[in-house]
Amino acid sequence: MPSTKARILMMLFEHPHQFISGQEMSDAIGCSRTAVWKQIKELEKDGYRIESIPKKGYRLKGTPNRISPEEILAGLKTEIFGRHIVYEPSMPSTQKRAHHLAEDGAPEGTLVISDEQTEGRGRLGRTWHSPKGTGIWMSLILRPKLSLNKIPQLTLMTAVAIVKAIKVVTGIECQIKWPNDIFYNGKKLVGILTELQAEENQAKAVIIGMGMNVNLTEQDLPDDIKKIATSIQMITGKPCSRAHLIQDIMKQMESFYHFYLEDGFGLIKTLWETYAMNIGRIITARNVNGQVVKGLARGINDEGVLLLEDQEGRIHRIYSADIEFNG
Ligand code: BT5
Repeated sequence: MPSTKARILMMLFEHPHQFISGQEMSDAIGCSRTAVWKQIKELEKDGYRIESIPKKGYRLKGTPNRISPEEILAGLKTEIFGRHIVYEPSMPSTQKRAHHLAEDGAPEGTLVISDEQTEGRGRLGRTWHSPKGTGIWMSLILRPKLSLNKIPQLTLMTAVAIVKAIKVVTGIECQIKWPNDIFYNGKKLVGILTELQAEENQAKAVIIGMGMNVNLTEQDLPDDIKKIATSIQMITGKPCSRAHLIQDIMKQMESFYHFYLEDGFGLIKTLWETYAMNIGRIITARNVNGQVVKGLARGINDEGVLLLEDQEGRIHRIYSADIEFNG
C-alpha cells in the first residue's frame, strides 16, 4: 500500500489542472485533513510546487526535476509493465540492480529506474554516460518462456517500441541501427542492453536496459560523446517529460510483448525493417574477436540475425557486432 504522501501526490498528478479539496483527499485516503496538510508541506520540501487556496484546495503547479514513481504510476496504462517500480535518485547501474532483484525473484514487469548512474554500462564493458536529472536510465525485468536463441528478438522488439513511443510523445521520427541503437540524424539517442539469466537452454530472466538521452544539453556530455550523441531536448529545443515517455514506452513494450509471445516475430520484423537505417546500405560489421565482414545489409532473418551479402554474393549471418556505414 503506498504511503499517504504517495497517494496525495498521485491524486495531484491525476488532476493536473484542477484543485482538489483537503476533504476530498482525506476521504479518499482515509486520514485527517491535518494529515493531508502535513504531507503537502512535506511534498513542498521535496521540491513540488503546490498551489493552495482556502475553500478550493490544492493544485500541482510544478515538479522537481527528478523522476517520480508516483507520477509514472498515475498515468501508466499497462497491466504489468512498470507496475512495480524500484527507484533511487542515484544508483551505480539500474542493470546491475535489476540482476540482483531478478535473482531474488522480482516479478515480470519490475522496472528499475534511477535519476543518475555512476557506473552505467553499455555492451562489452563499455561505459554509458548517465548524468543526473536528464535522461531515462532504466531496466525492465521480463520472464519469457523462450529458448535462448530467441532472446535477441527482444532487443529488436524494444527498439521498435521505443521508436513508436518517441514518435507518440514528441513527434520525432527516429531510426534503428542494428542491433541496439536508436539514432536521429546520424547521432545516438538511445542505447539498449539486453542481458540474460539462464537455466539450461531457457531464459530465467531477461533484463532490458534502456538508456535514453532526454533533456541532456551539450554541456552534459563529455567531448568524445558530444560528437556522436544527441538528446530529445537538443532535437526539439525544449524539455520533455520523462514520466510521459516512460509511460508510453511501457505501454508499447507490453503490447508488442504480448503480441510477440502469441503470434511470433513477424510483425516486429516488419516494423523493425521499416525503421532500420542499415538495410540496403554497405556496412562493415566487426565482432568482439575483431573479425570484419563488409557487405550489403539485406535485412534480418526470423531470429533477428543481420544478413550481410559480400561482394561474391555470399550471405553472412551476423549475430553480434558493431557496425559502420560505408555507403
Ligand atoms: C549501449 O551500449 O548502447 C547500451 C546502453 C544501455 C544503457 C542502459 S542505461 C540503463 C541500464 N543500466 C546500465 O548500466 N545500462 C543500461 P553500446 O552499444 O556498447 O554503446 C556504448 C557506447 O555509446 C559508449 O562506448 C559511448 O561511445 C556511447 N555512449 C555512452 N554514453 C552515451 C550517451 N549517454 N549517449 C549516447 N552515446 C553514449
